[in-house]
Amino acid sequence: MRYITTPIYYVNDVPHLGHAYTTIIADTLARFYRLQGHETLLLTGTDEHGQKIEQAAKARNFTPKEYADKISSEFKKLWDEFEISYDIYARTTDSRHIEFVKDLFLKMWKKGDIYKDKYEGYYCISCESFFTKIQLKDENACPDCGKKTELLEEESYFFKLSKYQDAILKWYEEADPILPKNKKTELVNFVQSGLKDLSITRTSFDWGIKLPDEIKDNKHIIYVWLDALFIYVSSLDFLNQGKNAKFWPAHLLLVGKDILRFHAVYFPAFLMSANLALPRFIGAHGWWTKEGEKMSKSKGNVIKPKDIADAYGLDAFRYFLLREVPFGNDGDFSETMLINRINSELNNEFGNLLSRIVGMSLKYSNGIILNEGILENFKTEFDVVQKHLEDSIIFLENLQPNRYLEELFKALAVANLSITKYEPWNLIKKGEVKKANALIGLCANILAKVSLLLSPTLPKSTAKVAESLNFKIDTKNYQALILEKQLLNFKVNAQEALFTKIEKPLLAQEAPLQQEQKIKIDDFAKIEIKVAMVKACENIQGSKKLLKFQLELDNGELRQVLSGIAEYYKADELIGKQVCVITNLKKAKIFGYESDGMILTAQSGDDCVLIGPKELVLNGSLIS
Ligand code: ME8
Repeated sequence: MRYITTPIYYVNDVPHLGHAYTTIIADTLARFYRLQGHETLLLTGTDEHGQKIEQAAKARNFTPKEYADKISSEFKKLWDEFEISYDIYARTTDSRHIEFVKDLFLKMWKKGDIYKDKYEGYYCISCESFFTKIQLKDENACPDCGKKTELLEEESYFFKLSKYQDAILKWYEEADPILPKNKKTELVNFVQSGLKDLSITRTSFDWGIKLPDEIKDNKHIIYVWLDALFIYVSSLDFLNQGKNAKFWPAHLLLVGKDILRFHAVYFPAFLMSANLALPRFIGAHGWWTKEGEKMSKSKGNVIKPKDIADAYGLDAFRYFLLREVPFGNDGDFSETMLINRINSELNNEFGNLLSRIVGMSLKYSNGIILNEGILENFKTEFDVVQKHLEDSIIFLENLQPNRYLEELFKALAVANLSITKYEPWNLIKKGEVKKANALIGLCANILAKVSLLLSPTLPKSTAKVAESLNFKIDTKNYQALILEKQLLNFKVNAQEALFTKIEKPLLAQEAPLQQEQKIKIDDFAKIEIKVAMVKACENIQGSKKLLKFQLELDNGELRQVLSGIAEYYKADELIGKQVCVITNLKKAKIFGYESDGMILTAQSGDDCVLIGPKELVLNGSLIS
């Protein structure tokens, strides 16, 4: 039985490359386990409580639940478009989860692991994490994300984390649960340096799970991490011991390195307190950057996974993510590297091999490929290939997807090199027809075996190989072709190319980042900015981003202006508000509508906020 989870993503932001990375690795593993015949469950979902979400929702005039519904469905939609094979899409606002967390809190309380005190220290809203003064960077910045923390002084319930320090260290030692293994040292040092009891309730905002009624203290809500981590258990309908309850403990919790501490220190302690079993493995991967920088909306360098998949194909995107970076290392997204991998690996080594096999077999043997003579003529090649296949499985099981793929491409190289070396067309000319057919049989079997093992990563293109060679990608064939080393006969159908060579980058080039540049006052004077009142505002059908405004300027003049802020504001809530607008821009046509001006906004972190006068002023007032 294999239960595998992704983190549940915060709903303060839409999905980006990093989220897609974790989810695609998890999906690949789940597909691989299913192929092996394991009963498998994959969970993903969203993390919806806490101060960060409450603030994000307020800033956009949504209730937290409305906002959570909206972003959660965007995550789900993307995973559906990406054909992520999740079994459970979990949300922390589900009543089943809320009931579970309350029950859990009560159990830990009754056990004597929770006590009431006062919290005095710092809090990073972005990481939803507590810090002491000495842990902070300059100007009270969060040591993890660098954002400013806030000083908290509030009554709080505490969890006796310190009590579990030795047990956690023992678990690291005995179960060896952390992957990659080099991440363990960091954790051991952190735990050995002394665990302080952890504040696990907050009182200064509302958006979270209340304490269980039995505790009779309803101004507290449960700390978002204690809430969120237990989604992995609650979603199995564990409280009612539903049919999925048997999947706990999880085989693998997959996380980014940013949240390893929560999963590998706090979570095991909570689980021990609740008398629940600990997960078998926790795998922490590295961080993706764009040109060495953290991705953020304010820098304008966020990579949208959908854009890449739309431009290059889902399989190529999946392959690149898994192949490019050793699991655990950080990676920098480069479109050039993606293109190189498509051209030299997916197209040259994989796609072309299918074309060559199809072409030769249709030409020489009516599309019939028999497994006769393969072992007599090409035993060495066959053995080398089987070894690569076996190694690839071990690498994937050890969470080294790049090496698993490397091994499979080494196996493909054996086929491609054999064709170059033995030249079946010359063998036929020389009358060695049996050897030529055996060679084609060898290559077709290599391609079929590799495709079986590649299928978790490249579900679409391997399905095309299977269709073309007429065999099934399933557990039975995994058993027969990979484990029992059997050879198949094939009846080949023609198939269009699996991949095409990419000649030039396909992603729309983003404007280069503005360097710090000084302008003269006269340059600034050329820009006319005025205050305008929103008279009407509506969404534009077919666009998620655009709002269409009718703005009133001097003397009742009305202007139509489009602005890409629909993700941040509801149209009807803006009517009657004053905004700042550049009025002397050349007119533009956007989405078929004329736009005569530009509304100014501030990029505040990942948020986008409209700018307007502090007090009501005359419409059309000049800004200087
Ligand atoms: O932390 N590179 O949610 P989150 C690689 N709700 N992976 C990245 C990444 C990047 N640049 N950015 C994000 C939370 N990720 C909590 C989790 S679990 C009980 C609660 C991935 O939306 C990576 O997996 O901030 C990281 O751990 C996760 O997204 C954080 O997502």
